[in-house]
Amino acid sequence: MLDVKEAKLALRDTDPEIFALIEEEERYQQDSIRLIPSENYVSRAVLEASGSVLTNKYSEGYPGKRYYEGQLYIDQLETLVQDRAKALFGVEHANVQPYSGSPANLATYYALLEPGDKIMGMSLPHGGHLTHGWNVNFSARFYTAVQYVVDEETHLIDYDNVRDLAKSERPRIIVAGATAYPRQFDFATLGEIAREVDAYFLADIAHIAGLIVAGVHPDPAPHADVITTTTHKTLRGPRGAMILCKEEHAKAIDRAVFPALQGGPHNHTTAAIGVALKEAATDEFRAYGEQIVRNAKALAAELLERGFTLVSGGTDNHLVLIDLTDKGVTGKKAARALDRAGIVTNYNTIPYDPRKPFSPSGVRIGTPSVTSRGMGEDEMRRIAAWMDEVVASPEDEDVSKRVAAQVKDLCDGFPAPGLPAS
Ligand code: DSN
Repeated sequence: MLDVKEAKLALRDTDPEIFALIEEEERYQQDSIRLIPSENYVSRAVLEASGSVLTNKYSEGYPGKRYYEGQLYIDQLETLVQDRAKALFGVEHANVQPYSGSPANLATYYALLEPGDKIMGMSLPHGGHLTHGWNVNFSARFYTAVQYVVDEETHLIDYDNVRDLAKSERPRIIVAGATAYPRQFDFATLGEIAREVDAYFLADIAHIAGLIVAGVHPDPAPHADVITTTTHKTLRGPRGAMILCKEEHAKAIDRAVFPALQGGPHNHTTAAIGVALKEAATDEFRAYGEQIVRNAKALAAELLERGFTLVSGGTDNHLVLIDLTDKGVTGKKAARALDRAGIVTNYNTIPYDPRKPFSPSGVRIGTPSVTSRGMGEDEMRRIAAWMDEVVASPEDEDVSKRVAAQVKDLCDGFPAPGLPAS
């Protein structure tokens, strides 16, 4: 394997333009506070596996049954990664080939449903995901979609309403999972509701997989027929996905991933997922998961103290959804101003948002990346104070410059994992 320096020299000599852009991105990732809750910093080991010669190999099929020769090491690799996934999540079967979260969900529907069957998932503007039945997505075009929403007052899932909707709509599958829900899912109750209406239960744990492994979010494994997850969010692996399921669904899931929907697996990604799973089985990872939640709570508490309105009033996971309506600034304007100040967030709809998705009322933030850098509650309070200053004066360049300099100072003290400077 090329060492890091050697690999970078080759890139610089072959393609100086791409080399320069990657260098700039590295610097940006080191010098900014990254609060997008679906992002993280992977370890150097995960990066090395992602950038390995495994990218050279085709291996359509599964271990022991491939359509290409030369699988001596690939079969061992994929079996090892499957075993790690099964052990870590306590499931009977693991498919580690899906290219990302949306294909993993598509494969699950393909395996369990017929075209036109009914999917019941959480509405996108209420925190769900496109693939849970949102109207512009394949999940609503090729299937029939019904959506549950959060309560208008509390912004929490009302499980009685979910049960009533399930009983009246009789979906074939109920999906639990979110991209912007700052509270925990009650997987036990959702599994119970699914059984009451004879539906499958899919838990999409993309955002919270790392929290589940760390024991700071309830575990869906005893309740779900199928679990899907991306591997690059709180789980802190490469961009990829997995489908975890009971043995009774294993064949259908495997056939859906290949040959129904995908070709050859990305073996370099499989290897990097394996490394991340090994890292996730450690005490250090558990401590990181616990700190993610403590940091999110500290950030939320300080924002509340400073007069911000938070969807559901706070958080008990890794993310905080800020409703900026009272501040008289749109989510987009605030997110742009924060970016100029070195604090990277994303604008986001809030439940019952009167504004359009391209310029919504909210900003979504989260603590996985800053926690991976080793930041704690004190740093969260400083970050909240900077956010307050910037959002109060989103057009004031002096404020954003001053905050950006302070952000850089803080970042210098917390080298980002995986980057060459660390
Ligand atoms: N795009 C992801 C997120 O940012 O939450 C979800 O797929």
